[in-house]
Amino acid sequence: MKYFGFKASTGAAALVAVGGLGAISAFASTSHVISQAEKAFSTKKMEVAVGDSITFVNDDKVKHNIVIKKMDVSSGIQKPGEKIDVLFDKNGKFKVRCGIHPKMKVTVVVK
Ligand SMILES: [Cu+2]
Repeated sequence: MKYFGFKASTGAAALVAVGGLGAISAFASTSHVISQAEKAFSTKKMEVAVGDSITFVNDDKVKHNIVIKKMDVSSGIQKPGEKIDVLFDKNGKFKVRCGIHPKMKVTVVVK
């Protein structure tokens, strides 16, 4: 598991190592999974609760990345097999994109 320690300047986003969230979380949170394969996310839309995290798993043969402009998230290159865990700690609607493949999009609604 690679730790992506990029800036989350607004505080809206924080990246944590997979499995790390449960250990430090004081409240019940759920971990969701969205995979990337055939240059597409496995879903177009996902609803999660505030405090939940989503693990983006690159199940593809090509590199991807995770960009969420509203949360100042930009993962950099995500190689095949790599996982990126994103914590959603504020409510709202967030568009998740792949910066390499413009057609790859998934909307995350945090309630
Ligand atoms: Cu991509």
